[in-house]
Amino acid sequence: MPQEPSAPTQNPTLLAWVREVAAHTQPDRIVWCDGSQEEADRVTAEMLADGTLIALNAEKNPNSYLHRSHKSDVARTEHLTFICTETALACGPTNNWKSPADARKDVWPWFEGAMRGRTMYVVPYIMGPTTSPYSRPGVEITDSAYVVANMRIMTRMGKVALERIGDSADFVRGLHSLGDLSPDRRAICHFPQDRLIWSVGSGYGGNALLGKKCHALRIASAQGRDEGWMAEHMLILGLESPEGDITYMGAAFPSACGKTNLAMMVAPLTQQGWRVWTVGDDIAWMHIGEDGQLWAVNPEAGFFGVAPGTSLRTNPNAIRTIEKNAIFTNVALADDNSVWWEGLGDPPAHLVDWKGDDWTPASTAPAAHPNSRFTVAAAQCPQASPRMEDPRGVPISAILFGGRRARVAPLVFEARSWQHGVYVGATVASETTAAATGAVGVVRRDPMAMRPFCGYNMGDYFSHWLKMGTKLTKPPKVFHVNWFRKGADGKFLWPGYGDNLRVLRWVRGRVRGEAKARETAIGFVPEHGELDLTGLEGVDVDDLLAVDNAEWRSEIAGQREFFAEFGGTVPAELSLELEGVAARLG
Ligand code: OXD
Ligand code: MN
Repeated sequence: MPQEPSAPTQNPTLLAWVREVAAHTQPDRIVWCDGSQEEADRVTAEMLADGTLIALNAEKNPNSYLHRSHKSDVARTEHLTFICTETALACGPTNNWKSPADARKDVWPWFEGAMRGRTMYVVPYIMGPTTSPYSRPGVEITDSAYVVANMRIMTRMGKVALERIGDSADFVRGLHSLGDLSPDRRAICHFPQDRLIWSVGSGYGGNALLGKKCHALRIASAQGRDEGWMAEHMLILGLESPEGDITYMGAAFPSACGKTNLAMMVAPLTQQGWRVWTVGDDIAWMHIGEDGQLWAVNPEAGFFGVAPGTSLRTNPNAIRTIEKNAIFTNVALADDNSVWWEGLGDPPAHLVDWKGDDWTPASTAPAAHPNSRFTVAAAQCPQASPRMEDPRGVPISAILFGGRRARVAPLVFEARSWQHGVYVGATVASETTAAATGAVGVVRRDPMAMRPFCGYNMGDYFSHWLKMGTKLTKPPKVFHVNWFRKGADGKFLWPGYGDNLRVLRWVRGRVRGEAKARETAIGFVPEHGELDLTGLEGVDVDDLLAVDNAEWRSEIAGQREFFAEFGGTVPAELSLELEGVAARLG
C-alpha cells in the first residue's frame, strides 16, 4: 500500500472509497487532482516523456498534442457495456445486463493489482455550470494521465468540485483502470442504484472519460427518472434572428451524425443576419422551469468531437475552436508536426497515420482513424453562447430528433403533439457509424439517439418522457430531421451543413406560429415555398419532403417489431400513436 498523501478532503465516504480502491488496485502512488495549471503542466510533461502524447507544431497548433491509442481501443464498445441492475427487466432489451453480483464476480477481479507500478489519480469533477442547482458532481479514480488531461477539458475539475461535494455522499463514483487493454478483459459497468461506474480495459473517450457517457447519460438518465428531470444525448443551440430574438433548440442525433456541426453552424451567405449560438454539442440535462417550460444546461465543459469530415467548409467554427489547447486522438501527423484527417483538405505528400506508420495519398487505408477525435474547451468556440454558464440553463422551444437515413425519412417533419413527438423519438432509426465498434451503415433503431446511453429499461424511459410532458405547461414542439436522404442516383439530396439553417428557420417559424405546414400521415412538413431556398440550385425539395406510403408501411412494420421486443413495457400511448400513423397511411 502506498503512503496515503494528505487528502484535500475530510469527506468520509470519499476517503473510504479511495482507500478501498487503492487497497484493491495497489497503485504506486495516489494523486488528488486540484485542476491547477501546475498540475496540468506536470501531467503533460510526464505524458510527453513516456510517449503518451506527441507535442504538435507550436505555431500551427499551439499547446496541442497528439495521442495514439492502442490499435484495438478506438471506439465505444457497446457489447462490453453493461447496466448492472438487480433484474434484467430493469435493464431492458436494448442494454446488456449483468447482475451486480455477477459484475463483482467477473469484473472486480480485473481491477486487482491493476494499478501496480502506476499512479492512481483521484479526479473530482462537476457536470454542469459550477453554481447551477442542476449540476451534479462526481469523482473518477483513474490510472490514465490521458484521462486526467481530457477530464480537465471536458468537466469542471479539481478543487472547485471537491468544494461542491463537501462532506456529502451524494456524488457519482467512477472507477477506471486501463487494465491490460485487452478486449478480453474489458467491461464498462453501471450500477444506477448505487450511482457507481466501473470501467476497465479501455482508454477510449466514451469508455474512459466517465463524466461523459457513463455519468452524464447512463447514470444521470436513471437519476433524472428518480428526480423528475431528463439526461439526453442532445446538442443545445440558440438560433438568433435578424431581429435579435433567440430560439433555443435541443437536437438528438446518434453518434457521428453531425451534432457538433449543427451546434456550431455558420449561416450561409444568403442567410445574412441569422446566427447560431452554441450551448452544447452532445448532452443536455433538462428540467421543468417555474414557468412550465423545459430548460436545459450542458453538463460538459468541452467538446470531444469527431475529426474526419471537419473542415473550413463543413464546420469553420470547429476549426477555429481547435486552433490551440487541443488534444487530438488518432488523427494523422504531418511532417511539420501539424495534424491532418480525411475531409480536412488535400493531403500532404507524406503523413504518419494514426497507427504510427508511413502514409502517402496512394495508401488505401485512411490516415486518420474514422473515429479520431479532438478534445477542446467549449469556451474556445467563437460562437459559444454567453448562456453556456448560466446556472438556470436556456428555455427549449423545439426538440429535433434525427437519424442518418438514405430513404424513408423526409428532410423535416413536425410531430402532432408532445405524445406523438415521444413516439417519433422512440422510433428513430439510423445507419450505424464508426463511433462504436461493429458494422458501419446498418440501419438500427436508436430511440432518442439514446440506445447506447440509457441507464434503464427504455420502455420506462419512454414513460418518463410522457410524464415530463404532462408536467410541462408549454412543452417544446417536436420535429424529426434527416440531412442524409439520397436520390435514386445515390447522391445526397440536401447540401446539409450551413444550409441546415434553412430548416432551423422553419422550425422557429412553427414555434412562433408563423410558418405554414402541410399535413401528412406522419406529421407536418413545410408547405410549398415555406423553406427559404434562396441561392440553392438543383435541390429537389419535393423529393426531399416526400412521404412514400409504401416505404412508411414497411417502416411501421419495423417499428411494431421493435416495440414488441420490450415485452409490454412500451407505454400504450406510443402504440396508439403508431397505430394512428398506420391508419393514416391506409
Ligand atoms: C460521443 C459518442 O463520443 O456519441 O459523443 O460516441
Ligand atoms: Mn455523443
